Amino acid sequence: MGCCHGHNNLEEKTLKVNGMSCGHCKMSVEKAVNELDGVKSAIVNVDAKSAAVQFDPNKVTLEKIKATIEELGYEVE
Ligand SMILES: [Cu+2]
Repeated sequence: MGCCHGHNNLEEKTLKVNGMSCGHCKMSVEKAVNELDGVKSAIVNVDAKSAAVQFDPNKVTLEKIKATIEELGYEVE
């Protein structure tokens, strides 16, 4: 744990995602978001229509994560 190097300030946000209906939706959203640089983990709950994303705000923005989900055809609130 030095200064300045390797800071690991992860942020966690839960997004509302509409349009997911099955396990396949869950998998595609999780896969696409997990592939983004800076995302540590993405956990989708289809029943709750939510995606809990842990990410490094210095590497990836919430907008980028939202756009990635929207590109798959789902609606992010
Ligand atoms: Cu589906």
